[in-house]
Amino acid sequence: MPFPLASTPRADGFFMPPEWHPHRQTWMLWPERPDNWRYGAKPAQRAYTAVAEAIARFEPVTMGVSADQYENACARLSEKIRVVEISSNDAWVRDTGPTFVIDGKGNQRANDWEFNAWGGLTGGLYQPWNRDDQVAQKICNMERIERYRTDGFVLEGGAIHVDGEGTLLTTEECLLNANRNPHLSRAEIEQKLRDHLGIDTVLWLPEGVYNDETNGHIDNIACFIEPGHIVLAWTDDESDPQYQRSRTALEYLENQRDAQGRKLKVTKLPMPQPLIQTDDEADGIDQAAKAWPRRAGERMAASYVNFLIVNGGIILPAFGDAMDERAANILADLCPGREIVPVASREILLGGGNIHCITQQQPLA
Ligand code: KQY
Repeated sequence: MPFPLASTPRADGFFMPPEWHPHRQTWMLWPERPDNWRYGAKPAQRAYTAVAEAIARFEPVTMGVSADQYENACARLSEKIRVVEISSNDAWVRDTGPTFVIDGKGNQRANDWEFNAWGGLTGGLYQPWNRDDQVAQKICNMERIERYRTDGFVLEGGAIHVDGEGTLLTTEECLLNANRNPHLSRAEIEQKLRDHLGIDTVLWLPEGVYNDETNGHIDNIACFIEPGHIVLAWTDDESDPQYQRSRTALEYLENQRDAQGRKLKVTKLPMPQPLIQTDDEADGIDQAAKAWPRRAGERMAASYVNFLIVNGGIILPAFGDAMDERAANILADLCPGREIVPVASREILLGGGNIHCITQQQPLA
């Protein structure tokens, strides 16, 4: 494949479509590192398998797997899932994979963001991360898609959401964090987002979900459900540290307009009760000096907003919590044409993310 393109998507007429744009397929990566996934990643592999099979009811799925895990993944996944060999450091293709862009004329390219494991040597979650940083390139090569590489600009796909009509949603906590792009100002970061995603307006929520180890990714606290309409993770419990985060986000959004000049509609999506990592869960994880420690008693960043929109459906995190059903009903009301498919995702949450974080949609051009 040729070297990365030297221009930008915007200059070439490309933009990031919204998640509800029809998909060609969804990409995933197979979990295996025992210092992030308990008990040799077997429970996580079962959870990833359930997510893959749920998505495969609606659209093709490709699973990237290391050479060591190739046979195991093939044996656990049904024949509907395409399994390809991709080595990586962990299994978060939302952040390490390409962000695809289209031109509306049948062409597709991708952004290959520089990746630093959510903070590099200043709060990053593991090292090394060199294989993760190659995932986007490998996927693009496999698909014969030209890419724009952003050396010198760190970004993860979970840090952005777009509405496809010129507006992008992100958080200050992540994108302005000194462990991502300390050499760039807010205005310079906005320009990068305009150039690479074809958007015009950036909406900056101050913070993400409490205790989110990604430094507050947007994909855990808020997303577009349609142009002009945002779903926001919410709690009514004023004693919960999440309350002020969600309240501040709501007040911010109520005072913004999107790129089309619209006032924004915000739907509150309740959060589950605080979910705490148990002794047994923490005990199953290998201790390693170069990976983020996981401790019993820590609250996890559980949110229903971390769902994936697929062709005709929504794959929704389920936690075995009283709010599971309410969250599913709210989304069913918002999206009458989509089947809501809850998938038990506590094992994914234990690794630090959820269904949106472990998937990457590839749009139809
Ligand atoms: O939220 C995401 N997009 C990824 C979470 C990564 C956690 C790594 N342990």
